[in-house]
Amino acid sequence: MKLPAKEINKFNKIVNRSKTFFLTIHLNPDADAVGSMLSIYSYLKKLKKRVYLYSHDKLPQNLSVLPYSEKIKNKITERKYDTAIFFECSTPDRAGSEVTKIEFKNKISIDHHRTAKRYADLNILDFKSPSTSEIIFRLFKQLNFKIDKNIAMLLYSGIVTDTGRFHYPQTNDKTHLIVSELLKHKFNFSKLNDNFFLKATYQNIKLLGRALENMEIFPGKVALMVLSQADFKEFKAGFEHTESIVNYPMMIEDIKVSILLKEDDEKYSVTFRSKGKIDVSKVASAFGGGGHKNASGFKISKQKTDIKELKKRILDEIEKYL
Ligand SMILES: [Mn+2]
Repeated sequence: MKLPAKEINKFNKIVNRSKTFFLTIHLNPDADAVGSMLSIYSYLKKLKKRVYLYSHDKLPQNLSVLPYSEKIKNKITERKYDTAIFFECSTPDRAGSEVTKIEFKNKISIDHHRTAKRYADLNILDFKSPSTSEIIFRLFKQLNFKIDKNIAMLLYSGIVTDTGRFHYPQTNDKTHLIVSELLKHKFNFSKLNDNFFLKATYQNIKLLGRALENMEIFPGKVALMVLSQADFKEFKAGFEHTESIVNYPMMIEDIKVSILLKEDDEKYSVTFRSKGKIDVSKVASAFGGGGHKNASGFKISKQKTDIKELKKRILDEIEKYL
């Protein structure tokens, strides 16, 4: 699907009149958000723009193979930019509350999550797209911008991870056509896939074991796993070591919803997966979070709730959709 000409024109207009850019992504960044941001970074650098790359959270280790990822900063230094581009941020504060204090003349939001609000001057939203990287690919096509090998790698990374290796139902014929074009750039896609799907840290494996061992199954086919602060301390691990743990209970045929509840000093962070019709983005929204129909999450301060109450509230909320 093409992006509306109106959006392309407006994108050009905003980019042309801007000298300084602030690019940012959602908390707990993934390959799609990072790949999208870094490919637009590369585009803007070719136009000789000044670009600051900001991520509130540190990137997961396996994303450090992405070209330009070393340029991403976790600190805010300046308070004024011509244009902000938000990648996969349903609201600006999804990039971290500090971002909302910066002054921007223009805001652009690019996203494929249905929870996205139209807060920007230009909202490039396509809820049917399996990834934001696909939206960026189409944007580049329509801008007549020829992508290079680095951009091909970045967009491929976003697509292959957000489609679950071309496995999730939103994947379509166009996804494969786009990937076929990207692969013409002859990067080592097999090595990238090893990096995304076959690599784990000691901490990741130990936390997976702990989560599965303590997994509870609730009526209505819901699996709940908890990783406490003590678990993270024991393995000298952090939230960045919990990648893909939430997916494991979904391998059990009867399980319709999987929940991973993680605890740190200040907050609980909750991730959902679901099968079929059960819309866990609605469950996450009820707690101020967001995401997709079958993959979502939210965070809540420990001052607002304790773990027992939170578990009950989550299970009650899910029950509405079973
Ligand atoms: Mn995405």
